[in-house]
Amino acid sequence: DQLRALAEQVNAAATGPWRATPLVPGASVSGPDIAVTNPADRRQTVGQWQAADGATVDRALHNAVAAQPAWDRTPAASRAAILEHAADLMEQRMPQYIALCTREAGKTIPDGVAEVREAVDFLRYYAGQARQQFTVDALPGPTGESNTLQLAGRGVFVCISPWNFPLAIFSGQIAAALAAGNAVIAKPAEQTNLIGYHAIKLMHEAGVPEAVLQFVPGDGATVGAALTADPRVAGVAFTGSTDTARAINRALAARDAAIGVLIAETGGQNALIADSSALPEQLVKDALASAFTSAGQRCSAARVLFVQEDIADKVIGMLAGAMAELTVGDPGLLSTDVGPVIDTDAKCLLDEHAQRMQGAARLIAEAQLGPGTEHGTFFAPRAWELQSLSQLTRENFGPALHVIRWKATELDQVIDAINDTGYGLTLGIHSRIDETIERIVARANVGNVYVNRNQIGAVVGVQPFGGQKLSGTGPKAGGPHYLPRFATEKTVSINTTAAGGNASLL
Ligand code: UN1
Repeated sequence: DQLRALAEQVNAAATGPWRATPLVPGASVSGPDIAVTNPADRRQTVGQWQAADGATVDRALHNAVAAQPAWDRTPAASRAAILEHAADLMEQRMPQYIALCTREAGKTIPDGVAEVREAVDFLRYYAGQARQQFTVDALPGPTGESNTLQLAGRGVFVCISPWNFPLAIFSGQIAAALAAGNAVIAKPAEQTNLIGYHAIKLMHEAGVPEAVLQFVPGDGATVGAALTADPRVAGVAFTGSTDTARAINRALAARDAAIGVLIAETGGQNALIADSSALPEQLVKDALASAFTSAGQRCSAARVLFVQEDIADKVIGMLAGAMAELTVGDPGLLSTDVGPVIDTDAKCLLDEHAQRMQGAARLIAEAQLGPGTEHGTFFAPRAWELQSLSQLTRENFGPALHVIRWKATELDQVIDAINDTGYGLTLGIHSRIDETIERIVARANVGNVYVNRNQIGAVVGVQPFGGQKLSGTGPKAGGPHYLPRFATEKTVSINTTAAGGNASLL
């Protein structure tokens, strides 16, 4: 009932068309309007946005460099209070932000709720971390000397965020960079500029100075590339594809400037390993949630279910039954389980994958598209049975699950095959045998392991999230090591006696 009331508020708040323009003090923007259409019905225009041109990018960098020192000198507790104020405002305006998420990003209402909550959590978490970590405590040392370790902002941070968490990851990256004392230039994925714009406006309203947090929308090839190549940028926080992370890393390294830091969260080829002691109902429920929530458009989503042969037929049968019950359709309706994929390109890639699977794999199930989906970019959730993991040559970002059977003697080979994908993000385990769980946890090179539960929806501060190898640089978002990566460290040693020398060596 609460959700129903919220859904009504969300629909009432869908007051578009929305509009997004660069937010760069002193820049005059005159680009053409680019239309945003609703993923669930491409005939509906949700709003318009304008890209930043070269002069706007340059102006943003100039503003950021000028504004950063004063922001950095603002006490961390004051910066934290502003972020907490932003969290309060976002929480109060939840229906508006959910409305934006359903209309621009095709998110279901429960996903929209989770999205806003996570954004709020990130704002509060990094504010709290800044209060704790940006204090100047004396380090242990000899008498006659005072030693402190001081954290400060690195300078100008560029935050490049993905369309699949257009408010949560966007706000999280920005909150961390700001909390640490950096000026921020935010460039969201092109698909979700309206959400990004409205999040930035809210942070300005909460008290972040306009030159300290600027909004510079555009495509990766021009605006993203211009930002990451510029020597005025101290670091980049990026969530998106592994290839783009590599390109950003190369751009940062190629500059004739201080070595820039890259904090990247990238892709995955995430597996779920179930042995014959798994509880089939629980397993199928969690596999379904892990593979198809958010239309499978999470880097944490399960892509491959390795099921031990003894229970495989039963599990596959139950999975097919459960998939037949999925409601695929309008994300604005509470009855919908799976909404559209983000755009035509995403749908084409999934259609291509389905074609490749034809003949190469056995189709286990294909969910039905509901009524009213013909004008949207929908992909019917599908599951195939494969012979081996090597049949998957790339991350398939959508509602596509693959099932592989394994024999009792093959556990180590299964884990090695998962490691050999090169990715290392999430791993699910369903087993009632402690030794098996421990053996998998020890051998798997992944960032987040989930046992006997679904493997999505990491909670800020509770389940720090992020991967290894091709899946990202770390440190983990929503964890205690994230914020310091946005900061420089300065050790200050003061002789408090009248004699010269080095008290530490006495
Ligand atoms: C992503 O999909 O880009 O745990 C990463 C989760 C989310 C995943 C975010 N935090 O499902």
